[in-house]
Amino acid sequence: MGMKRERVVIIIPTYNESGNVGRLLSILNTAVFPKLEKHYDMQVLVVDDSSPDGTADEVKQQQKNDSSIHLLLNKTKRGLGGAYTKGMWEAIDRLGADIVFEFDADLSHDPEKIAPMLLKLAEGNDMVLGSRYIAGGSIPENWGWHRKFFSIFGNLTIRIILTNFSIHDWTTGYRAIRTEVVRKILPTLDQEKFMGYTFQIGFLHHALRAGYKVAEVPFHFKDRTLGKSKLGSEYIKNTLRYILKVRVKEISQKRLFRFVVVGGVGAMVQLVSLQIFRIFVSYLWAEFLSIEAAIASNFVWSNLWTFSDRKLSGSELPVKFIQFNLTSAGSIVIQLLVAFAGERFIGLYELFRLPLVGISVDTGILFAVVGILLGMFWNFFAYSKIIWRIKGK
Ligand SMILES: Nc1nc2c(ncn2[C@@H]2O[C@H](COP(=O)(O)OP(=O)(O)O)[C@@H](O)[C@H]2O)c(=O)[nH]1
Ligand SMILES: [Mg+2]
Repeated sequence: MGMKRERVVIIIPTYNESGNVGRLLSILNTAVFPKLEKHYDMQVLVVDDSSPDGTADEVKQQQKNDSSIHLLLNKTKRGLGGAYTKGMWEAIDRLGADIVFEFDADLSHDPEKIAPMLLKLAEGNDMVLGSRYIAGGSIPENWGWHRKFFSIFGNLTIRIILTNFSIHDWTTGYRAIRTEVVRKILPTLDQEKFMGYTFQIGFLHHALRAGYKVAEVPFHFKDRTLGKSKLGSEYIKNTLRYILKVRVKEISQKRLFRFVVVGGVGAMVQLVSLQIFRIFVSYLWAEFLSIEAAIASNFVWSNLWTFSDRKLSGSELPVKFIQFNLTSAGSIVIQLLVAFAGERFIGLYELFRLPLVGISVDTGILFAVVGILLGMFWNFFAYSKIIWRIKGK
């Protein structure tokens, strides 16, 4: 077959990794790359932030007998996210990479997994994670309990908050990524501040949301024997803040969520304005006006927020507002019908008494709740299919 070999760039960020990086580079070049060279053009890019321990000199030493080793030297330390961002663009723009790897310098990542990860990409995945939390993977036995706890509990928390259980290792720093994913995702990360693990989590989360296929390959994470871990405890706070922010944003963008919030605001408007109107007019008039105030509030906020993507034009507003009143009346009719049918066919009787406060809960409350839910169901249907229906449908 005359197929072009794909170019693979293993990106290795380093900060004070002398003693590690030299050994790693010779392992890659003597034991790992030769087996892959038939199908892939294997290159290495070390991104060093001018480590004071002379890491870069060790890399330069290796470069003398190997042209596939590249070095990107940053003048200042910018953290893991900064190093990967610069390294990925360098790999794409200057080295013409088709695939990039994220790979630690400290020999924690088993280089024998590069081959099975490439295979997963060849099978049609866009991104492959080296995973410690699937069968065949592990974290080091000798990690302290707190490090184990934060890694395991952290990953579980991320999976729960982001409600994505298809990924088992969100924080892994061992990854194979097709560069089209990098081109698409990296620019979207620029606006946010990404440090340490948030870069990893943010990148993965954006990639999944963009619909890319992500697979996992298990590996045994080995504890570093030389040097110190650079990712301190600040990451826990940053990570939690990031995933909560992202999740709140996602939920608040859901139409159903907005609908419920707008309805809640409407109910408050009704109760408060009822008390105000009662000062000036009779109770029944006040009741009528407060219902109308709630309807107006629902109409305005639905138009500005819940259905902001289908906003009504100024000339449509009067007719639509009358329609809106009619559909709202529909919801009141539904509630009355449920109450009427409930009393008629089931009857009014106490179900239980709330402890402590001693309030009696009867079937009447049940009918009201059912009525409200059915009314909301009707309203949501009417809003999306009538008032703010997609034009041309
Ligand atoms: N260029 C660069 N590399 C970094 C920085 N912080 C960490 N690294 C490298 O990123 C990799 C992972 O960091 P490490 O401290 O081992 O994280 P841990 O494995 O989670 O403890 C290692 O190769 C580090 O040398 C940084 O600020 N700049
Ligand atoms: Mg490490």
